[in-house]
Amino acid sequence: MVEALHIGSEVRAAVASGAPVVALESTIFSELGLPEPANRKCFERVRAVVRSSGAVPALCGVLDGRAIVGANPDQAERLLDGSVKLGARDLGPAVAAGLDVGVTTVSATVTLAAAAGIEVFATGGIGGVHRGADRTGDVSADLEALARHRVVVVSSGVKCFLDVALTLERLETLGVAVLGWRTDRFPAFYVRDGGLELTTVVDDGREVAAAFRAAAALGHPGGMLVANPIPADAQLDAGDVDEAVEAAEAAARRDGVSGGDVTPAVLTALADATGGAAVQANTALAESNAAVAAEIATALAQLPVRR
Ligand code: PSU
Ligand code: MN
Repeated sequence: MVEALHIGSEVRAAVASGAPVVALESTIFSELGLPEPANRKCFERVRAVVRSSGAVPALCGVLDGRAIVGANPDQAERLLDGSVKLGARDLGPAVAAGLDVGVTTVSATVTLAAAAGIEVFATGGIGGVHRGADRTGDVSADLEALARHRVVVVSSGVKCFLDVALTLERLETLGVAVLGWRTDRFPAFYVRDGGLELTTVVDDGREVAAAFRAAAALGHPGGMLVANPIPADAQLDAGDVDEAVEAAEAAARRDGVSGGDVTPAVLTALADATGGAAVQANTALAESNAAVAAEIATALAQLPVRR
């Protein structure tokens, strides 16, 4: 049998020497996350931001029946063309079945990052509790994965069409600390202020690294969420977003979309409804999160594990 987990040589060396590494998911950079060619552009920009901040980017996914952490350029090309979305629970079956190309969500990528010894992960927005979850039960596996793996996740809050208040409640229940990056307001993806307050504010990567190391020293088993608002000049109008989200969700319901297909369907409809503005905003926040993640990874590399 081929190895289940393949760590790219550059990433492997960086992890071994304690150099900063930032894990990246492949779902947002595939057409399930952003329309062509914006998806590729976004990936290139994010990768460049991580590198220019002195960290090694580690794009994750599944190729030819192996989980990949740290795709090389050819592998990245193939992943960006992927259209099979893999959550954490899908990894084992996908690898065993020899799946040719699978893109990993936050839950799957956090799982792989932890397996590879990577402590920091940057994305756009994590999944969470969907509106109407009391009826549908639709709660993203991303939340459980954050609780289970010791990884710092940097995002601009949660996907814009979730029930943000319920998602924050669930994160509290799961024991996942939510740190506001230079803000005490939980960001709402395309909008800086989601209307909910955060109790912990951090001002730089060293503060995050200190909190993360301290939690681990105290036996905390899971990760943390760093909430970084979209850059001010890139944010969208909250009213416009609400309107577009409602239309997109109504369309998804009408088309009978369910389960893992909901997110890609709503994202596509949103991109159309906002005339591409949502795509630009998504790219801007992904880049910003990558820079923050690289700063945190650098601080962690300089902060030895406490006992
Ligand atoms: N948020 C976005 N774009 C995305 C996703 C989230 O703005 O593409 C993806 C991420 O990969 C996230 C996943 O982990 O959607 C969550 O999907 P679900 O709700 O089906 O768990
Ligand atoms: Mn779901």
